[in-house]
Amino acid sequence: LKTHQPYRTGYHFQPRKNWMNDPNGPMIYKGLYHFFYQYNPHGAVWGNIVWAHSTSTDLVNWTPHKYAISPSQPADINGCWSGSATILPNGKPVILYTGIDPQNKQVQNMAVPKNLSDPFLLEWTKLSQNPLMEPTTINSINASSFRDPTTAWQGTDGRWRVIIGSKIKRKGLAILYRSKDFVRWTKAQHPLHSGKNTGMWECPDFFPVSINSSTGVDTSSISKTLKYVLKLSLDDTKHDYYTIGSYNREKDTYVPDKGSVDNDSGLRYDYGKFYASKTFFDNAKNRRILWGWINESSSVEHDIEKGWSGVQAIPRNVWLDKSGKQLLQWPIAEIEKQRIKPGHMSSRELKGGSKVEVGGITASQADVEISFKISDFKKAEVFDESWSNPQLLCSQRGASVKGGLGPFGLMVLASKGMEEYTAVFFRIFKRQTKYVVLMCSDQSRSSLDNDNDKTTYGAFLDVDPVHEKLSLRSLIDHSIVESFGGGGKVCITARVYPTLAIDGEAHLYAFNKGTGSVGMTTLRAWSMKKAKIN
Ligand code: DQQ
Repeated sequence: LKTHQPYRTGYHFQPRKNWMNDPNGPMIYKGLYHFFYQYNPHGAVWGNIVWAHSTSTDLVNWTPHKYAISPSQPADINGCWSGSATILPNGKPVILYTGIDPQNKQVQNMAVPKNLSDPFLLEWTKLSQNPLMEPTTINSINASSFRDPTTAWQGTDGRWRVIIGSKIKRKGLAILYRSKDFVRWTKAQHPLHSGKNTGMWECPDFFPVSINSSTGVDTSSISKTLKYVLKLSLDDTKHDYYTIGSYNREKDTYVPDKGSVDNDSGLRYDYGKFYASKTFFDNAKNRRILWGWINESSSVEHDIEKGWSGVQAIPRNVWLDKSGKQLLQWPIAEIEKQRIKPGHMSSRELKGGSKVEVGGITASQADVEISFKISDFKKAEVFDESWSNPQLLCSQRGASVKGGLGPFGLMVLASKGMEEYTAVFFRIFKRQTKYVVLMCSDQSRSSLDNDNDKTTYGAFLDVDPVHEKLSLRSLIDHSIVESFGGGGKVCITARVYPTLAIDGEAHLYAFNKGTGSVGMTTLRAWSMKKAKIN
């Protein structure tokens, strides 16, 4: 491993070295959190995939264990790919995962803990019956597109259901299987859901959310006040999309409330980098927690040189927004225990063209919350109805482009002379009698090294700035900027590789480059303690 490692994280999950991708089988067992992930034991690029395993009491500090699942049977001899855990009604966890067989077919396998009295669940036993589900000429499943089983759920008829990602030509599918005993599975005639022309659906996730509370719900819950979320990872775009809808327990059909994932306009968990995500129900704290993989934005050569690739986002609490139209996401409360050395700032007016430094913290490893109240909207520019692509709008109007109301927000991982910075900001536009809020994460100036992907990200934020404050939180961690707008209505995660703004040389600013002035009502910032991860 390279000795100079300015991009390794302080409190985001990552292995000591090598390649990591999808989060797998997250769960809580006997009060201990388990996290598995796709891992290459032999290098910093994808390959030789096993399930690596870590446990934690707080989802922040982790103890690494030996690999839980690695190739050993014909049914997984060419790889142990993604899958999920299900806690059976008797409290026993089981794992369903995709194995790559000797013919490179994708099949579904099961593993169970060898010793249930061990809370660390170090040993996993694969069923001798594996594979439990496989592509055949009769079921006409595409053998190279049949993977990533979800957490299973039990219907009122007592039978288990699980979905598996697939495709037929360009049509994406969530193939449904049912089982009475969790071992013998039968493919249902109809998929749970499908999407025209989306390409492969990887890592589906299907879970209930409560209509009237932010508490999480177990996958098999039969409450009447539920909506369902179907999330898909689209191989074509490498983004995670979700819809909110209704699940008919009798017919086993899912109908999205509105919209579909047929194109790039679906709702996203994150408008930056965040893929192959998966949730689990935490019965200790009655919440649903989302894990997502954040890959690198650097070149493969750079990954090999630094000896590692891939990090996990801070686990997020997810629940249904009161509008019922989208999810809200917020970093788990436990991460706030890492906060030390506050560098707060009193509320003030941020005049057009101003920039104030937030001092007294380690700005390369920090948690920042800022909020704005706008009282004068006169300077807001008129929204052009042709602006349908927020990401494009953010890249055309980056942080250095002066506007009316905005850009205002944070400049993070900034070098002293501003040669490098990443800007997370808002712009407010006037649209008839209302306002449109745009949230951007601009990486175009994040590094002097041009080998990195510095794409700008953006999304529209459903906040009414006349009546509500406009808030932003950014979790900054050396090469990660994970931002939450409007209390978790829009999340944008970016990877950046500054060459000057590293460690003690990184600075943090609040800024307003618009002509109109904005009120900064809160600015709370903390250095973050290093977590024990591996
Ligand atoms: N990664 C796994 C697959 C999955 C993909 C292989 C998504 O099971 O479809 O490492 O990133």
